[in-house]
Amino acid sequence: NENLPLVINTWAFTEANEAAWSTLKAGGSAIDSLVKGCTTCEELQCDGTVGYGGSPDENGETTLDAMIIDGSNMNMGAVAGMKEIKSASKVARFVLEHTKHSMLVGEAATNFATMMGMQRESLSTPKSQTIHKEWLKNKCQPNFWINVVPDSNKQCGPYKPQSDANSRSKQQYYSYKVDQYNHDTIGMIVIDKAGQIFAGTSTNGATHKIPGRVGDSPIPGAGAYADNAVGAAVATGDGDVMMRFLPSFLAVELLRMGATPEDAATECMQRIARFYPSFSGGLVVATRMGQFAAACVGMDKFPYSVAFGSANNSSTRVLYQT
Ligand code: SD4
Repeated sequence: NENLPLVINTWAFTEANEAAWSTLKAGGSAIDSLVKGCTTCEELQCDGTVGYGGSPDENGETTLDAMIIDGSNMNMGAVAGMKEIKSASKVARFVLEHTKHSMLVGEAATNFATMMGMQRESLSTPKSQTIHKEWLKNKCQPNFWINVVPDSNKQCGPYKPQSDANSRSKQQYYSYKVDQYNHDTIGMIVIDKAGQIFAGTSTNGATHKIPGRVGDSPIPGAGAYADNAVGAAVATGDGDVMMRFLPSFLAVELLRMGATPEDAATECMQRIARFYPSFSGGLVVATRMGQFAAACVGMDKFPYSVAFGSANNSSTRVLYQT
């Protein structure tokens, strides 16, 4: 098949794509390639929204979500809200390969990671501390994520629901926009030339989130899904909304029923937009034969990175889905 192998990922994260692609070309396995790609983004802090030092939560802490799915057997590994470990993808791989569990969360995921030999270190950086400090200045204004009423002493919290009169409309609540500078995720699909598929994600989630918030990225069928018999999909966008629709699962099932990757990707995004007209997000879909497409809503254009084919000179390109 001349479309295989294939490495495709969300956004113009070309270094991640190139790292995954060269791993495959050097004879690495599909999972080595996927983990190399996602780890590269974690180390480069792609757009500030993958890896350490981005998206501080309300307490100023960065936490990480990541997942890996093996399309040959539906085995998976994920971490969610993991603290103080820089490489979430590697820990997701440990969960996949060394446990019978599917997902570990929070502090306990950190402890597991240290048992596996990973180093425990702060994920804060001067940049993430500045983002948090700026936000704290306005903390008593309603947080986008919460219907919080500041009390008269300008003390924030404990949270209580706003009165109806005060409450922002659903429309306002969901009008938060995702773009290249806010709230992105690497979602990557790797298919080797034998048709082995791995899909995965890595993110630091949403800025100023309530501590404990987990997005779509580590949720199977939401952030990513893969089945060697059909294909795979990976998502990026407002994960609080996206995880309600399992768009990656739906895209793979639509492929199974005969949809093209274009139609599958479009239907999954449209379905969310029908409920949440101002939702913004994107989906990348690939068939097991290496045909691929993307769809997006709520953004002008959605860049994604791809390298495919058996030719020696094949290399990473960025395509733009409108
Ligand atoms: C999340 N889906 O945690 C992630 C963030 C993202 O593009 O993908 N932004 O909600």
